[in-house]
Amino acid sequence: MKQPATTPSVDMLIVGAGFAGLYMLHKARCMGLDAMVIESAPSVGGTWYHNRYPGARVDIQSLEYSFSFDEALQQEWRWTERYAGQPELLRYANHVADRFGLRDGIRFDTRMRGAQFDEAAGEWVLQSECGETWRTRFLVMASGPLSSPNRPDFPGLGGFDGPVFHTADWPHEPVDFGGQRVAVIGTGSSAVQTIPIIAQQARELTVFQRTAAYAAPARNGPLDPAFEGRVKADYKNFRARNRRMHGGFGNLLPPNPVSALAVSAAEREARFEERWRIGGFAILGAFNDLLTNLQANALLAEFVRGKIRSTVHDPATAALLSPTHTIGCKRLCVDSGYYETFNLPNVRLVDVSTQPIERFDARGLFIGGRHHEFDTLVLATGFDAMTGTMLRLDLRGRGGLRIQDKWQAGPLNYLGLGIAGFPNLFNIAGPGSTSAFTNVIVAIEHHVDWIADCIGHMQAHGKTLIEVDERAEAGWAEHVNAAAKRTVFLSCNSWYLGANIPGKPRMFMPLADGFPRYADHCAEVARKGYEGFVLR
Ligand code: NA7
Repeated sequence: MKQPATTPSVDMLIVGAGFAGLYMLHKARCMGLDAMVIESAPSVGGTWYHNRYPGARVDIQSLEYSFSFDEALQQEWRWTERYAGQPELLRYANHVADRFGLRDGIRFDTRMRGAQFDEAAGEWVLQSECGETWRTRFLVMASGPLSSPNRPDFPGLGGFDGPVFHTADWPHEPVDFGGQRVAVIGTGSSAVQTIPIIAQQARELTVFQRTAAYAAPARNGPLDPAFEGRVKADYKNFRARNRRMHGGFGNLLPPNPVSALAVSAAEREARFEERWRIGGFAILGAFNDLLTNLQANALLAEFVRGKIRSTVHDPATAALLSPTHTIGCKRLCVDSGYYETFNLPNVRLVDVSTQPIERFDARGLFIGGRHHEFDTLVLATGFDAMTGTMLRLDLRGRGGLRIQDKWQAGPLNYLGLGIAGFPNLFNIAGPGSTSAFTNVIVAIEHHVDWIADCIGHMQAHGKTLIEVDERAEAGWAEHVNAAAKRTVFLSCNSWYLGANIPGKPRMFMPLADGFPRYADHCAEVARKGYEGFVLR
């Protein structure tokens, strides 16, 4: 195809058409900016476009995990279930795109290859994988914290004869597991959601587990119209109250402001039971120190292990399914019948914690010299989280600084929003922000609004360039680290730490400070004229 004579230029280029990219595009247009989105997929939805494995479902209630920026939108959209499934979430993303007329601003099937900062022009020059080029003043990475699937480099996997699926890159046509011998590798959130459904279809299911998962029951079901009515009658304030909650959700059931260590065993059990019956993340708020005090945490961990023992009939399987690490240190899974699945006669659990998967052959895999045979493989092995997508790009800032060099020891940033040496680049819900620790839609709306206000401030003051000050960046790294140290999150090998990817630098990436404190901090920075940033 003939290239245009001049490189097209926009005010803002947004990478990704998930919830972050959609709202950023809408907001930028409302400000009168000439903005466009590039998206590698053929349609909108991001996470909910790609993670379409059977059982994929949000783990925060849909009335909370949804946009609040438009009153008419939040009133008119009707969720059918307490926790929406992937198809409904994808319909919602499509509805948002149509309702706000966003599709004509999105270039689908267009994958970013890289972008370089042109210092003379004060612009980013971005290339797609197909060689198209755009110039933009502002580059917004809305590419998601969990968007690069982790495909472990198992020896011989390429020689396996059967189909191989990854939960984060699931085919669009239904996969029929009927009559199949299926293997699932991984027991994180995705596996916990899909295993009960695959088990119903497969002739045999073998689950390869490296670390046992803590899962709390979702108690999913049809959304109660009376409850929906109550929330919607006061939706604006309901959302505002959620923004003052640590995780950006759950204002109807605030954490119990009492230490788990300050009550009797009977009282503790009663509070745990109460929250277990409610379901989801509620249990983590049964006391106020479950995620900050290892002793308190151990009491909840034992409570959940008790639930596993009373659910799983075979004691050896129950023992293998019982996690020994800190609960909540890896994200708590929210399940529908996960532990019960291991009572089925066609389901088998194989421990790979001490003896890892050695290699594949055409018909299965070997562990400790023993062959396990199956027809179909499901990799539920998660993501190269928070940095994986950015580090695959040819992204170069001032003086040709490569993002791979900048982030060699971990993802340095300021407020999660900017990176020193990468002017006019904003990152949504990335490392250094509360991101994955928050109801991520609350995190996204906050970031988009902050970026829009920041650009508005620049316009009002005749500035065209904003850049993070290196000292502020260093201070923020300490802040993020200090916040993690006040919690139990450093006590296990999670993707928050980069520990799931061999060779990845270990740095605690999300901010564990709670959304309200973080949002207040960002507001304070703005109020002080974007302290910690240099504006020109
Ligand atoms: P997760 O939570 O990262 O889970 C991935 C699982 O895959 C986990 O059990 C891993 O064990 C396992 N894994 C990864 N690599 C291997 C190898 N090489 N061998 C055996 N097992 C392996 O990803 P999910 O997709 O389930 O969920 C990600 C987030 O999405 C979740 O936190 C929610 O926020 C939504 P490990 O625990 O590392 O020992």
